[in-house]
Amino acid sequence: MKKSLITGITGQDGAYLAQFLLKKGYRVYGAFRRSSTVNLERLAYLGIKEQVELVPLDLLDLGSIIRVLENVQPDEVYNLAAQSFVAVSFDQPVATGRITGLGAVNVLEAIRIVNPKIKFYQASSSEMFGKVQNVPQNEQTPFYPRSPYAAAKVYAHWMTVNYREAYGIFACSGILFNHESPLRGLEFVTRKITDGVARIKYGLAKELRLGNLEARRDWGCAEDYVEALWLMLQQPQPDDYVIATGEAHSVREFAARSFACVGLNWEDYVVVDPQFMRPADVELLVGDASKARHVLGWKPKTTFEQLVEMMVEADLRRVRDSLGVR
Ligand code: NDP
Ligand code: GDR
Repeated sequence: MKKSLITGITGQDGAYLAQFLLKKGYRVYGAFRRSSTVNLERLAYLGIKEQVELVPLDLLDLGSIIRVLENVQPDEVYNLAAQSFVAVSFDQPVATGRITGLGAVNVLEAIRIVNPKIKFYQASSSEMFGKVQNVPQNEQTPFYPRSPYAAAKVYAHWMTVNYREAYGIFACSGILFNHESPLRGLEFVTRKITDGVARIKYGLAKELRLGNLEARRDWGCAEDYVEALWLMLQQPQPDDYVIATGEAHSVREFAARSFACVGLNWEDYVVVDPQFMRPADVELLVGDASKARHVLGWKPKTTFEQLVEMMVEADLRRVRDSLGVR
């Protein structure tokens, strides 16, 4: 039985990847950072909380990573842990650099020390393209990070490439464009919108306050994307891949479509609030995943329309259940 270790098991992608690997017959070890209350809600939502073996690990603590690798002896490590919220990275640039940037290097170092045969996946991001306006962006597009988060991800990305070239570690970097789901954190714009729609629909809120409505993103479905992570580690050679749908939509469009799902007009509820504007924003991201399609045989399954509908439905169900409405 193959063993995988996932850092960031409490996050959106950690949960879906764990579910995917369990179905593939893996023994899944989920690394979480110790806190007064560990959030296992997403694993519980997917009904896999009991099947994942939880191990404490902090990305900032090299010793804890080494101990976990020695104990678990995984075949594959998926490094999904990060301070992943771009807006917060402007307020906490140092912490973001430590966790999102250096944290990945701690995992690579631990692999080099414990067993360089362990395969490594790094969760890189389309945010690394930042201000680049020639779209669609692919593996050859240069990076122009526009936030402390994106700059930290660029560092982790190049260190992944370096460990591959310098030490022969099977290290892959997946440059994933935004991917969403009912398990997306409530701070991110898609989930903030679908949660807002559900709360407005059931009378719990009167408005939804958002920032930059013009930003355009290539939004895919998280459940589709985790398969690509696994595929990267099954290839004969390690490499880097863009994972995207190739379609861009604005925040405004996402909001309009979400409100339309419940028969409401978004303009009656959305209020633009400067507090949600960023010091520097990324206006347009749209990816070209043709390398992944040709080499990995990967392509997205869920359309933008299906994604919005699925997220709105899930939030309507959740709010309805919390109110005891039938
Ligand atoms: P989430 O924010 O949902 O999850 C992040 C995870 O990292 C959480 O489990 C969190 O744990 C953990 N974490 C944070 N700091 C530490 C630390 N010091 N030590 C150990 N664990 C830590 O992110 P997603 O699931 O959405 O994304 C997964 C990865 O992919 C991230 O690296 C993200 O930057 C990257 N990415 C995401 C994209 C997306 O669209 N979702 C697109 C491109 C890249 P805790 O519960 O304790 O906070
Ligand atoms: P992003 O996701 O920054 O792309 O990073 P987010 O959903 O936070 O923002 C997308 C765009 O929407 C605009 N926006 C708002 N964003 C938030 N969060 N809240 C608002 O009220 C709001 N109004 C408008 C933002 O300005 C931005 O332009 C996500 C994270 O998952 C990263 O970890 C990952 O690397 C990238 O996606 C790819």
